[in-house]
Amino acid sequence: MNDLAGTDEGRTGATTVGLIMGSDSDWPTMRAAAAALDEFGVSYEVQVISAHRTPVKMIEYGRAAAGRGLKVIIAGAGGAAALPGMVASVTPLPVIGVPVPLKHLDGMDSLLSIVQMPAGVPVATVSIGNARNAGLLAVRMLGVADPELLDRMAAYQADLEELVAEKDAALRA
Ligand code: RP5
Repeated sequence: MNDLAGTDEGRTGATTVGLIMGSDSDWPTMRAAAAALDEFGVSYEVQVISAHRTPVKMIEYGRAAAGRGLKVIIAGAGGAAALPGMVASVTPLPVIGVPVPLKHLDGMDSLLSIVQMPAGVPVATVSIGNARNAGLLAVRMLGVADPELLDRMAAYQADLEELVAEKDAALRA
């Protein structure tokens, strides 16, 4: 197993994000979501749950998630990436899908598997391999009901703006 992150260290409050993935082999990609949540002090849990290898566990996890107090689920998977969509079908919570690139097809298979959901069952799909954006989107979603978190997101965006201004100035120095 890869070293999946713990969930408690350095974070406070109830666990609000479920960070799940189809295999421990997805973790090198998915850890960027965990890092983003860490940056904003958002508490999360990490689990390997496979749509195809552990379907019962997946359904049970999805059905129980809202009742356990989770607010957002981030689900990463590669190849025939059914996990985000299947979890979205059994929970009323927002689900963010991360297409994990595997060695064949450059992640296009994962992207299309996750993004092409039927009407009625939405998954907010980020770009291939972009688990950081999944973490940041979860922070924004939680920020809707947490003004302090929203302020931190606004500060992060101001930092981004400043960084671009610095790079722009450096180009012309
Ligand atoms: C998917 O199959 C997983 O999300 C992973 O991206 C892919 C390969 O899994 P492993 O064979 O590496 O466990 O379900």
